[in-house]
Amino acid sequence: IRLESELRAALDRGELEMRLQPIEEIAGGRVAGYEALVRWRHLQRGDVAPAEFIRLAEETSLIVPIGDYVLERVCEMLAELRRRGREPLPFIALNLSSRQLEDPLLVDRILARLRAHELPPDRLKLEITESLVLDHVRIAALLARCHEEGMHVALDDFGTGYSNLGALLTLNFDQIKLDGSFVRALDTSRGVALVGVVVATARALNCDLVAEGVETRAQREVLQRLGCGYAQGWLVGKPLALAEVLNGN
Ligand code: G
Ligand code: G
Ligand code: MN
Ligand code: NA
Repeated sequence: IRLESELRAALDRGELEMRLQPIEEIAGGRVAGYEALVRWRHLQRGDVAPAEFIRLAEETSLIVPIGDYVLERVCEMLAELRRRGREPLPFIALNLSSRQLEDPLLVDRILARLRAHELPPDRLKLEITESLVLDHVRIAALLARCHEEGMHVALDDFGTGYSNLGALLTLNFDQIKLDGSFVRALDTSRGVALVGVVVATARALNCDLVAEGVETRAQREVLQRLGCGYAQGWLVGKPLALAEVLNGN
């Protein structure tokens, strides 16, 4: 309860901050886009990780204003990158919560914010974590609507949930984000074999593949050799404030 009221106050006071973690196109070595990650800079507790407070926010209804806040901030950051002349304009990927997925007006809300900032819809990517892909009919409708409007959708944390291949069987995601646990296993032959299978799967389905949690050059080299298109992780870059991104970090 205490944390909940503190979170509400933090939202009101603007203490929720956004970080952008770069996503690199491995072959070209350039940053193609960023994943937006929310941070709570708590005055006493220090930075509170979203894994902690997003769950709390989901249990209350705080996730609704937090989701709106994140969406608006992401649009503002895209507009600022464009204003500063970043060419080609990188995409920003936004994590969606289960509450947002239940909102039948979600896509309309997103489009309204994009329009308000005169942003092309294809610069915003939506990330849906695998464990939220339970209702395939609902997600299929969301994907169809997003594609109609030119937005891309990524399947996040691939390999960790319980829908896995089933989700790919019926749902045409534009991007698969391979969970970091597979990247950490790349120093074993089992890991290499499994990531190779995911690379082939993504290619067959015409999906972009992003490896998450890439921390070493050795991991990136194996990923490149296997044909994985994109990498995200500390090797590529930590989550940065917009000002750091604009200053070329
Ligand atoms: O930044 P990181 O370590 O700690 O993120 C942990 C989890 O929090 C990730 O699974 C990520 O998807 C989630 N997360 C980060 N930012 C957001 C956000 O803006 N909205 C939602 N719903 N989840 C987020
Ligand atoms: O669940 P999701 O993939 O949306 O969350 C990404 C999370 O992974 C964030 O919490 C982010 O801080 C964390 N992260 C980003 N890069 C790395 C990395 O190279 N190694 C590890 N261990 N975690 C990372
Ligand atoms: Mn994510
Ligand atoms: Na992930």
